[in-house]
Amino acid sequence: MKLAIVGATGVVGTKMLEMVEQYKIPYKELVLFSSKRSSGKELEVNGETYTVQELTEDRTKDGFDYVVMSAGGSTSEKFAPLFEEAGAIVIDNSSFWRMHEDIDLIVPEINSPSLNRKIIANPNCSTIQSVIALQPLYDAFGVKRVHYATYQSVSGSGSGGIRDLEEGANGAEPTTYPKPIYNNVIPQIDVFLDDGYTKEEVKMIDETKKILGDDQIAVTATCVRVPVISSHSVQINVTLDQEATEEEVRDAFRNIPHIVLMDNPAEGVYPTPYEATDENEIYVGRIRKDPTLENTFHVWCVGDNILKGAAQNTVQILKSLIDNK
Ligand code: 2RA
Repeated sequence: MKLAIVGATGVVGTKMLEMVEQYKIPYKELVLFSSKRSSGKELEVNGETYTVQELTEDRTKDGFDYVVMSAGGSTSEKFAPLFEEAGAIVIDNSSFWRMHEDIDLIVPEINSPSLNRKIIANPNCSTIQSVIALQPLYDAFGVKRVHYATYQSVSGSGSGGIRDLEEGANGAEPTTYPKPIYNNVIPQIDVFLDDGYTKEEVKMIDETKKILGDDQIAVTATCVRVPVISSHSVQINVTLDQEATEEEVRDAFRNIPHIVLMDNPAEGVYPTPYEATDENEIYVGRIRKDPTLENTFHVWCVGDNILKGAAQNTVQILKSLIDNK
């Protein structure tokens, strides 16, 4: 099996290499691609050193079976169809293909690819952890309405976001964010659209419905950047179709291998980015009834945005394709 990783030098790309090792992806040949600027760097995978190569159009015809991309929307727009045309299956971490009608948007714990097209999209990081938390409730009680409020870490913006936070501590002007992120919170992730929502908020709204396969759910969101390096937190206010007690909602999260329930506030037990970072699971806690709306609950949800939110989910999709071949 011949595998390419595009965007191998980025924050997500380097984690993808770790995930390829962790998930024991059985490649025979591995090629690491980047932009011209980052090409020439050396990276190690499974004890072997690879020189990162510049991705050009003719390299898409090199006979790849699978291509994993995390190199931004415009690179995916241009190169994913070229790889597809040359016979590869492409798993793409950018936002470009996610809402295309004929493209599958996959969280392996929830849905599986139809392979109508050989491009498969990896959802937005804050969406992935949120739908993972919603799915047990959707299955047990049905979901009528969701309100997300996010607290998203700077690694969601790649190395530029991390630099803005770290160098902001020494007084440097931000270069990635519209305002300083050090000692601040910014209620803007991605650009503003005409209706006043940001693109990140619209991603969470649209992708939730697409992944759960239900466009009747009312979803709204406010997305906020916070001065945390890793792991996004999402406050989910969810209205269920059916009545449920707090304990029944808590029970819905038990015994699910990819979810960790940490919910005993009296003993100080609830998840934060501190617990979730570098972990493969999604953490939930602070489950309580919202007395202002019928059948409505608060669920606090934390997940490593670079792992399950990006690199891990992408490599899990790859693994499931290989296993089910
Ligand atoms: C973010 N979800 O956190 C976005 C992109 N990874 O900025």
